[in-house]
Amino acid sequence: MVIKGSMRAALLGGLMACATLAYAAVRDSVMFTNVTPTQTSNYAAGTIRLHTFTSTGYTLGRITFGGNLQEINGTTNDFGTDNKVRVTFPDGRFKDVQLSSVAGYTGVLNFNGAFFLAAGSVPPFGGDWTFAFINSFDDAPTGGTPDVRINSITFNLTDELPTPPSSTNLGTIGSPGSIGNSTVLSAGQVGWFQFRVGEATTGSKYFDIDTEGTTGFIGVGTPNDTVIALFNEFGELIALDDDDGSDSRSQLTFGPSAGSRAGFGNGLVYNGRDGTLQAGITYYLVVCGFAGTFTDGFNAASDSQLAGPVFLNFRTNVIPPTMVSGEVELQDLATVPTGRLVTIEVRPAGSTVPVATAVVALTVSGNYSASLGMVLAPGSYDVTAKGAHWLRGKVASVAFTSAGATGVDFSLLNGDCDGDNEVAIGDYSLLSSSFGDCLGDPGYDALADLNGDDCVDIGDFAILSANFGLLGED
Ligand SMILES: [Ca+2]
Ligand SMILES: [Ca+2]
Ligand SMILES: [Ca+2]
Ligand SMILES: [Ca+2]
Repeated sequence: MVIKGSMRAALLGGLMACATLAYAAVRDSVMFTNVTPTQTSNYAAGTIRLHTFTSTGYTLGRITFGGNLQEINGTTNDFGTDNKVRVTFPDGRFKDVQLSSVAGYTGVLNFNGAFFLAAGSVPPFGGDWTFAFINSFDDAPTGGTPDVRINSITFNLTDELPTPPSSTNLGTIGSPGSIGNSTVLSAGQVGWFQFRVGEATTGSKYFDIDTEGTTGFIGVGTPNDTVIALFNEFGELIALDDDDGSDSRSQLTFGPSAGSRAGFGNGLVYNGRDGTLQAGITYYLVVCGFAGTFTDGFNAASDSQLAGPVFLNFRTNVIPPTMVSGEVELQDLATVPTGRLVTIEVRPAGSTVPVATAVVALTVSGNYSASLGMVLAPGSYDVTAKGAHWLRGKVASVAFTSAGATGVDFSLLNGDCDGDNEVAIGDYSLLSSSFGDCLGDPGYDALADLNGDDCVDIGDFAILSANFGLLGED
């Protein structure tokens, strides 16, 4: 089917409206009544309601809403789709939500839906949420007066985080140029991939995905008629495309400030129109034959009768996140360091304020490899490492390229039971109160088991004594 870019948004809206969603427990909610949205398309000028959610003890998942609104001031031309709210989380993240996918209606309109915002957050959320209500088109016959009043609207915070599908993990995609992958699909099959991007597609950075090169995906229907859709790690459908590529092939393009790149054949130009991708988020891409249906919650299905190989291409100028690696010796540890956690900080040379922090698990031989989750500006940095009861070590003035630095090795002094980065009386107290206890005993404290032999005894005391009075690096 041929639906080029302009139809894409309408298709997305229609499919999302068909979503059938299962919700987990409602953990908190708020109801607003008698809200008259401002006649504007500018959320900043919207009608504001504030609310602080107070329930705790859960992880924020899907947010559902429902209510009804009513035409006022003699309006008989309002569209449900005019009614929107910008919901802003206390840290500034926001989501623009259309209350209804219904077009024209008369009188009262019931609406409901769901979205994700700041999913994965754990309350308290740190302040007010802001709800900015607008009606984006001022309908006749009463232009200049509000078209509608929201009689009531309730937002429910649920703990529903959908389970990601099993998928081929492409890792962090960040090599300049084009990376191809192929998958063989049978009729009606959907193929899932997961990936991260090395950098956000802001500024000059772009990230394009397409199915160009697919030639043998055939059967009943238009040959090579692929559909692709992209979800974020919270199961939110963020983009989909059917035919923006050449012929019936598909194309998604991210990075709206990066200019444009030529399309293939009669496919659209790549211009970033699908939005912005973020670093540090796992994305899930699904590919299938036309027609595909996709809804929030990682739901994807295809009724296609096409089968064969589908090519997926990732074309980007983002680069991978900066990595730092090396070896950490945990002094006086009597066992292998496998899985021991070490906090790595990267700081501008001479500073104690990290620009990036990573917690890494050591390998059996004490090696670590930390992704900084961002692309660091090349230069000279101090790198520090701190283990649970080991003092912080520092390697000063490490030369970083944007790819990172290797061979950044540490040997960390043992004895800091209380983690305050010095071996002192507080550590002695902890060790004393656990003395004689072994793993499984109520009094056993792993932070006092300095040599890791599962008992707190004279061996640990000897380590503490030998290092007593020492300080870690700032
Ligand atoms: Ca209106
Ligand atoms: Ca297609
Ligand atoms: Ca200490
Ligand atoms: Ca011990």
